[in-house]
Amino acid sequence: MIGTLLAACTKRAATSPVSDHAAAGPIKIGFIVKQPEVPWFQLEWKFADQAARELGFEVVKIAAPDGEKLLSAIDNLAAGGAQGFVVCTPDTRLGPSVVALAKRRGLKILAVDDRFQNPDGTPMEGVHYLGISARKIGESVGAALQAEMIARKFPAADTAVCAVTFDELDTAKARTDGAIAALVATGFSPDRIYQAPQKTTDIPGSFDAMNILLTQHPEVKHWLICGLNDSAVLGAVRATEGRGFAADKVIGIGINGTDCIAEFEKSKPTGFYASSLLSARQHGYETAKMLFLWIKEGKEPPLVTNTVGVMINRDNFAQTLEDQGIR
Ligand code: FCA
Repeated sequence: MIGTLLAACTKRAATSPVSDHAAAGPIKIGFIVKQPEVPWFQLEWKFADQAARELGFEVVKIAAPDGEKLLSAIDNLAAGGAQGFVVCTPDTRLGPSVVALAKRRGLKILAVDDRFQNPDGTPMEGVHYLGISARKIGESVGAALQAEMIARKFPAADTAVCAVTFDELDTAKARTDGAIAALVATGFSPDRIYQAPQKTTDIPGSFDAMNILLTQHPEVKHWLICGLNDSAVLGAVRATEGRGFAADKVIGIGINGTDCIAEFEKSKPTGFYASSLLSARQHGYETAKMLFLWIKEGKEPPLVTNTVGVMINRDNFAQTLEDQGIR
């Protein structure tokens, strides 16, 4: 009997370094995000907190806007007795360093939103990841831009597309590539589809990118705008406003649906027309829960989970946000 118990303990210790922490107290996980000031990430945190409350574990919310902060956050989590972390990394190229450090410190990783990259640029397929169906969501943005352009009867000859791009990030490139492909497939002339690379993925970054394009193309009278997320489109819309474009001459469609709520609430419509609302709940609650069950019960999450989006605009956003527990 004692022999069996001892054998079981030895086996546990050998195969599961986290069991020591688990025995010491409640399960603790980190939830690290790259842009804590953006509502999308605040909502991920909010839903992770909800999972922690409902399932009985602890979540430590950490902002890591750069690599240095990310690596020290991981060290601090380990020192504080955490057993794993969910992370949206500030730079996907940090993937190999993050994996090596987490392994050394005995922490499990679940990457959310932005997938880790190998040094050759390919995705780190061995790292568990929950992201969005980026290409499909991008395509739905492109199709919706085309449909709204037709509804508003924009003349094809003076209408152009601005795709605010950030090709360094896979999920961003897949989104804008998808939008462009859908526009071309529905008959938009590729000659009038322009890419405006943003240097930083925030509103000032896309504002600057769009301003350059507007200077280069004074002949364009109507703009369709897409990008990686709401901020990319918001910055570009602000740039068109700065150049005197009226709201009805611009159709911007974002992605996230969480970072454009104030825009939809403005008394008058702006050029920011719609957004593909992603599931902040799945990205926050489900990731935290998956990691918790992995630590607690050894239940490994799927290697890849992709979530979908639903289109929202001024007419339906309030109800949809309420349905999703965001408002
Ligand atoms: C990336 C973007 C975020 C959000 C998330 C799902 O991390 O930067 O805005 O779209 O993917």
